[in-house]
Amino acid sequence: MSNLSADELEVIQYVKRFANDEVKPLAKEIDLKMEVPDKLIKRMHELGLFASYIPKEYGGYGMSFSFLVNVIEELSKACPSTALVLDGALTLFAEPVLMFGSEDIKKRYLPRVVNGEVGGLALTEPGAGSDAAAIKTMATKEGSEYIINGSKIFISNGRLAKFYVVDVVTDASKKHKGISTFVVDADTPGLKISRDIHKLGIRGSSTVELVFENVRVPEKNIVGTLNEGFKVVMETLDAGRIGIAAQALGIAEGAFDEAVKYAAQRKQFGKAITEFEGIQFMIADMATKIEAARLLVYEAAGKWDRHEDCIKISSMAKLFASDAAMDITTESLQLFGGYGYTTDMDAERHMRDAKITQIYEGTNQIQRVIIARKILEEFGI
Ligand code: COS
Repeated sequence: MSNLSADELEVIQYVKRFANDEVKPLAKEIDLKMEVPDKLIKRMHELGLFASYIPKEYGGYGMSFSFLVNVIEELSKACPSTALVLDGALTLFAEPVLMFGSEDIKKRYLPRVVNGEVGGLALTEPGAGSDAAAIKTMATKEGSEYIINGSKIFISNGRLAKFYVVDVVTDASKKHKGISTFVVDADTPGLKISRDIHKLGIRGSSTVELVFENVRVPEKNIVGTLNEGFKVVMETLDAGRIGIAAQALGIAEGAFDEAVKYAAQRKQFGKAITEFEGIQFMIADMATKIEAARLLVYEAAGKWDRHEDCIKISSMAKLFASDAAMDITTESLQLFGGYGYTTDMDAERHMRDAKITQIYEGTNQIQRVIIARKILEEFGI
């Protein structure tokens, strides 16, 4: 919490209350119905959460990235699908526009984010997951427009998004130096959702496949410079991974909290199971991992706020927090015993929700590659 200003700390208390009183009671239904209700998205807008991270000159509150990370953590304790709506809109859509967009793009799109309109990032393709530079979706120039053809898969916020940041090939001869990033409105003719993708966890989050058929986008919608879009998306993911690390942290904390409370009232052999050393060791290990994950996540967010190089720390935070979330949700379910394995309890949902954090925004294998490359670079190797 140390990165937050006094005002931000105060607002976080409201966010905690909102998450606990209004989001958490809906989490089970959100999972079952596979949808975050509009009313929750509207409430996040009313509370100013979409506006929080947008600078004042575009109508927002100009709060810090650390604040946003705390918000994602608090919402994820209650419902990570709900958290992802905000996380996607701010770290994956607004952040690249803020970092690289022209003044014109910022003025056209950021006030809409402040107004609660959701955005997303369309990078991944069936043949380009970990190897992001292998994308094939192509944009060809015609006058002052680009015509986009291709498809994108696993697009979070898919059905909710009013606009996406989209990565396309603009010069096929140059690999990652021939990729450009555009903002594309979701209602542009030729842009279609070809299917909804159903998932193991974060089932309330809309994940879709997008098809681009002769989608015309004005040249002025390029984010940054032509053929320099790979850098835009890589830096976006540096921020995005801190957001996912915060989501993982929140999932772990939510699961842990419920499991400890349950264990304290669960009696076997004539006493609460928390009196057994075996259970205490589990609790101690889980709490230690949560604390370590929290320190890494807050450190990464602080560095992002200070505009320091975040490549290594954001991958470390995402790697550690997501692995911790998977361990902690698994152990939390174990504390519930047979009851934990049933859908009567939330423990199984937490475990399902945790799994994606080890996969999206770069698998944890890719995070290890990124960390190792940076370490070797530091050694001059
Ligand atoms: N931040 C900023 N710039 C970065 C970067 C980062 N995290 N990672 C790479 N770059 C830059 C490099 O500096 C390099 O720039 P130059 O061309 O100016 O030298 C360029 O991008 C290419 O980098 P690199 O040679 O490392 O590219 P590779 O194709 O070998 O690998 C990885 C890039 C594996 C790191 C990348 O493809 C990746 O992150 N993959 C995972 C994709 C992902 O997270 N997908 C999830 C989508 S959202 S669910």
